[in-house]
This record gives sequence, structure tokens and C-alpha cells, in this order.
Amino acid sequence: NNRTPLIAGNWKMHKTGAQAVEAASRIKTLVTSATGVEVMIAPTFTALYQVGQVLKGSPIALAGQNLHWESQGAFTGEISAQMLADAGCSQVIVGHSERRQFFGETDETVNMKIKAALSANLTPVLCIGESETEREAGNTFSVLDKQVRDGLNGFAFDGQADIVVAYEPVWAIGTGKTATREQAQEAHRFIRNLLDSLFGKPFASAVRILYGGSVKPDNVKALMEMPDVDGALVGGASLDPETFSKLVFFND
Ligand code: G2H
Repeated sequence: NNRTPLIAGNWKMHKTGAQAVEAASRIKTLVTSATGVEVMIAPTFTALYQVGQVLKGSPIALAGQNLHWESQGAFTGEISAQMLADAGCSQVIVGHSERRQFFGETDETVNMKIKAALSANLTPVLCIGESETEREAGNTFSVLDKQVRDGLNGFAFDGQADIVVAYEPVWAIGTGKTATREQAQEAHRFIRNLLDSLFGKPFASAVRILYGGSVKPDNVKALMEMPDVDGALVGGASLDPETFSKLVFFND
């Protein structure tokens, strides 16, 4: 395939502005010689603008961790796609399992956010994944099917729109448990086939499907060798620039 791997760091609720700037500058230096791989980092909202200034002129993409679906209005505490773009973002994480679990996000709100991101020319990183109970009950594929179908409801591929999907089995997030690479590949293949049936082959063969959930330097290479694993969405291991850069150089 000709998909460019994407290594994405999700800093979650970590780092002050100064700490974020320091880490971003260090990452920028460490990954300058990386070729054939795209890098993205998602700091907190309050650090976005500053980190964007640091990353200016570098190929590292800046992303928000969430957005609201309206462009502006009386929505206290929310941030719009336009505001993320204004702060320097080109991408945004949508529907992360922590947002679904702790902040009441549903496939319907995720869908509105996907549409808002696309209309502001931000690449959404749509996060999906089953819980431990759902996997044990044998419902992994039906859960993924619903999350993809409802999350991307109304989307039509026009040859342009860039969407990234992140498969993050909830039981592997921050727990130290990683899905085996065979489990990841099986889920990724299922997602790609579904995207093919919903939006056609040109979209399905171009879309990057990232794996997320306790990705670390010692397991990234094995995961990346799987044919439908196109990158990683990394939490814990993205916080330290040296560790994160090892993920970017997964092939070395
Ligand atoms: C999954 C992942 C990043 P971690 O949430 O989105 O976090 O790598 O810490 O499991």
C-alpha cells in the first residue's frame, strides 16, 4: 500500500504551556531526519497556540484533542473547529474513548464533530474501540460497525476528504495491556472492509487506521508490520520526547 504511516502523540491532560513548548521543540529536533512518516502532536487547548508557533515551518502536525460541532455561540467551555484551525491545528482527535466514557460523547455527537472538523478543513482522527466486556461477549465487530457507521453517517468521499481512524481497544488504554498484533490486524482489516463497503475502495485503501492502546518503543515495530496498521495513537509514551521519537523511528 502507499499509505504514509502516522505517529500521533495524544498528550491528554498533561503539560503546562512551558512544558509543552519544551517537549515540542525537543521532538522537532529529534525527528527532523525522519522520512516516510508523518508526525502529529495533540497538546492541551491552552498550549496549542504556543506549540503551534514552535512547530511552524516543521512538518509536524498540530492537533486538538476535542472540539465542539458549532462554529461559535453560547457554549461555555467549548472550542470550535475554526478556533482550532486559528490556533494552528490541521487535525483533531474526535470521540476518544475517555471522552465517550467520562464526558458523555455518543456516536451522534461524534458524527456532528466529524462534520464540523471536515468543514473547517481539519483532518478528524475518529477514535473507536470496544470495551473489555464487549470483547468478552463477542461483540467487538458489531461495536466497531456501529461506531464507524454512525460516526461517519452522512459522509461521502469526494476524492479529497482526509479522515484518520484510530482503533483503540478500551481494555488496552493506559493499562499496559496491548492487543496482540494479530488482534489489532483483525480489527483494522474489519474496519477497512467496512469503509470499503460504505464509501468505496479509493477511500478505504487510502485511509490511515492507527492502533492505540499502550503503544511503546518495544511493541511499535511489530504492530507496524501488520498490513492494515498504518500508525499509532500514543498517550503515555508520547509525553517524553526521547521515547516518542523512538516511535517515530519505528523502522530503525
Ligand atoms: C489510548 C492511548 C492514546 P495510551 O488512549 O490515545 O493512550 O498510549 O496511554 O494507552
